[in-house]
Amino acid sequence: MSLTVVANRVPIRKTDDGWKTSVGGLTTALLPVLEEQGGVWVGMGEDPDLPECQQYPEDDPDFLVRRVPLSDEELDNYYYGMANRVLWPVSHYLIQHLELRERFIDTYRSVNERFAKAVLDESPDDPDEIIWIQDYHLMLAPRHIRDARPDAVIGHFWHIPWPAMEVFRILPWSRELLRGMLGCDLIGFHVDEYVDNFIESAEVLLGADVTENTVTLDGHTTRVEAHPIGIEVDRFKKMAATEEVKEKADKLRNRLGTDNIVIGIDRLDYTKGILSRLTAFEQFLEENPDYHGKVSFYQIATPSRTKVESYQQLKREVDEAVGRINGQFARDNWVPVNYRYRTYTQFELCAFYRAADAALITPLRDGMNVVTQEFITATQNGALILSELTGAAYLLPEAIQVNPYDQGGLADAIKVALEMPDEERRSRLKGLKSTVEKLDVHKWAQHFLDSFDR
Ligand code: ADQ
Repeated sequence: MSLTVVANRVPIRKTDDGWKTSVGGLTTALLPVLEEQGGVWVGMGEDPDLPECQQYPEDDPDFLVRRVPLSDEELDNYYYGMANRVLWPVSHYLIQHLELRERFIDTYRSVNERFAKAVLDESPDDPDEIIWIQDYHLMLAPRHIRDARPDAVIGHFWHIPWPAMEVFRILPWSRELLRGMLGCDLIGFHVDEYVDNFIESAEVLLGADVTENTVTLDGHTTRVEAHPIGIEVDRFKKMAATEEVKEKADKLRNRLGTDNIVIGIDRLDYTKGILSRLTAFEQFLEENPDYHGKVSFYQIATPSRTKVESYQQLKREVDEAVGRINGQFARDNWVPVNYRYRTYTQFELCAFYRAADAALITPLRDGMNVVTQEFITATQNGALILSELTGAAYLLPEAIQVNPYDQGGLADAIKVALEMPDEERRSRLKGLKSTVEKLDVHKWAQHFLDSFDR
């Protein structure tokens, strides 16, 4: 078998020492396969220094990186437009952020066609070749590849939720997008609920023949399955156990100086529920004066999609909420909300996970949410408060599950987490850790690729 990965981004970046692979769940999962079996990675490659074809590693190549160069205008319409202003909000049921523009879909069509062409140029026309497309940026590419190469083996993994059919059909291009996806042999989602939503969309909107796990349209059958993604469990475990991380965690606890630390770690994105989490913490402080001076909430938000207006607006609202809460409650040396708007290394994140008594992970919707898994792996005795509207919640019944739209419920959950008896914490964490171990990202990739043989 050899592999062609097709993703929005390429897995390498330029450093002073030449091209190096970037860190990230997907890269980590797929590079070992490419290194072992050889193949191609097709992606848009925003770095203008990246040649159209770059062998990697340069001195002794394992695989080829093929760039699909995009103009600024194409990037605006395909990525910031169709992907981030249309498909992202609709898939997360947050249609107040939806912006439907003809130029978004027009460019999305042409860019998807270009990705497909790059795949056809670079990947061998060979029955052992697997073409594996990633995520919502590339819904139309599978159909183009299928039309040109009827015997190709094509898979797609969708990293975000697939919404209920009645929500997906809001898109004027819903049928075209579905037909694009159905060029695949195998489509993966994190959990069965998204599988069911996809199959219902295909049945109702296209009149396709469906079974529990297949969709047949125009004589071609696509399997649709749940493949929940994981993290690199062993690496995270080792990292969290290093002296460096322990020292950093101790330093953080000393610096904050409170008995209890609650953390939130996300990309700054309106799907992650950061604002409602902050107002819930505010309510918790209002209702529990005993905790004043005794609990710190540490929210880290990494800048994301900063060109999109709704993200700029969210940043202002978060700044405002943090200021309001601290303005009202801070006293002496106690700052209730510590907020950092920046990216940290995984080592630093591990230190936050270790220092925390509880993690507040409350997306309004999330395909999986791997921060949950990172926290579970790194923490020794922390409690997990988890939104029931995440993919992770389906797999982790031992978490304290909350509805992120229920502010009072969230405030109560903070108290429950902080006051949970040690014995109960330990036993819940045992269950959580055992699930996360099984979800390892390397197993995820291997399992998806093995599924083509069935
Ligand atoms: P994301 O929406 O990006 O992923 P998530 O799964 O939470 O969401 O992953 C975020 C990653 O960014 C984590 O690895 C986390 O450590 C890192 N990160 C967050 N804040 C950071 C900070 N301040 N500094 C450094 N790193 C930070 C999409 C879907 C998810 C799905 C994944 C994988 O939206 O639902 O789980 O893909 O399929």
